[in-house]
Amino acid sequence: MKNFPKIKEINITPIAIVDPPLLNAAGLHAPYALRIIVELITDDNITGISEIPGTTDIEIALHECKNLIIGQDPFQTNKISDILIAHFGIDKMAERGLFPWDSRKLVHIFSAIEVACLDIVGKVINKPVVDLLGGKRRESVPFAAYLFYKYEGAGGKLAFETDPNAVGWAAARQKSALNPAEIVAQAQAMCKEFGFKSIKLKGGVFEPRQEVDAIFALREAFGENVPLRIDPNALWTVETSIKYGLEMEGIIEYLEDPCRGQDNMAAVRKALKTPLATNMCTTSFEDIPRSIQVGSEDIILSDHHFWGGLRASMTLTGVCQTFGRHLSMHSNSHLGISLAAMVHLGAAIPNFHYALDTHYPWQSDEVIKQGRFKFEDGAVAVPEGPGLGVELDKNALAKLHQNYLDCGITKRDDLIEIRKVIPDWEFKQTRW
Ligand code: GKR
Ligand code: MG
Repeated sequence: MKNFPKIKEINITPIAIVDPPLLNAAGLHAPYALRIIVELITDDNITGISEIPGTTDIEIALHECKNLIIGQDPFQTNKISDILIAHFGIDKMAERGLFPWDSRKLVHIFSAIEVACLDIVGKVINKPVVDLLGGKRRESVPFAAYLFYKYEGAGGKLAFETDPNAVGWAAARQKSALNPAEIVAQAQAMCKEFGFKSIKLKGGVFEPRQEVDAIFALREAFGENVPLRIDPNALWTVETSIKYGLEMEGIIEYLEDPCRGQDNMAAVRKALKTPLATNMCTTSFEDIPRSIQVGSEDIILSDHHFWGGLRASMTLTGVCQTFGRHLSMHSNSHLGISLAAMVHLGAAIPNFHYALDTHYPWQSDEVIKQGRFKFEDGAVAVPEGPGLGVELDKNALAKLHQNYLDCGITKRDDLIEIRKVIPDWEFKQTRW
């Protein structure tokens, strides 16, 4: 009988990638976003890779996993999951936090280990990861243009400055977007470069009137065939959500997290015909019973980094189908390993109705040998080749790790960044 590989080594490399000064409900993006790249190496020298959001806490926890994972068979991800749960315990819902992103530990760690294991399994059996999720339902995966209010600047060393030699989207990416006209210009530049066919505006930055006006300006500029969405990251009250939700009825394809919590979302949902989407109120399997009981959303924006990997995300598709929810995808600043995993998952999910989110156009770094992914008409083709179909570029990894060491950032904190610009800025759970 063939001997299956065993994990013999784990490399955990925190990296910092250039990120422009994007505004959101929690403040402002720092000049660098943190990611962690995980490499699992088997005793027959097959390497599986993955990428997750980075914080020192998660990096420490990943190091803690080393002894638990070394010697395990990468085909046995159920066993690995049981081992990690026994060690870390299931994350409590409260550990997710109040911000638009997710602060739970176990889901991130398991996602990192599982995706790298699936990359190995794919390489061993010479099949792409999508085949390990049941196979392709589409050849390429559509994404949406993800617009942000932003200050002028490119992030990284340039932070709030611009590179006068930049051209094309790289030049447009640096411009400020602080009013509806600048948001339209950003959308036009992004759609021209990537061919996106739907548009999402990150809201929760300015008072709702200004942001809703930006949606109407986008509608005017792009016409009725380009679906629009807005995501105030739960900063609106129920009343504000209903008022502006009614105003945008028929204009937006969905309203994302207008207000906080499943009960408030359910109240808004009852008052509107427009579907509601969430990556903030229904964010784990523990949230599903209440979601169904109160009817808090129509679309769950999954994220394999936050739902505990690719197979857990496939389980979520079944839950969504059973309870009449749609499934689409959320994102955070990321590079190509995460994008590859999102594309494999996006190719496998049933009932694909909504182009997925991605921050990818806002990043300029890359950590894979193939270089930056290409978008054709707003979509990314499922990578060919076994596993994830992308290989780690060790030189790029070393450079981005040096960025991490130099930048001094140890966790995402958008509050620190916004206070460099507006010293008395306060985070509010509900603002308008
Ligand atoms: O990148 O600023 C951001 C977003 O606000 C992000 O952190 C959110 O998690 O994209 C996200 C969302 O849809 O809520
Ligand atoms: Mg969101």
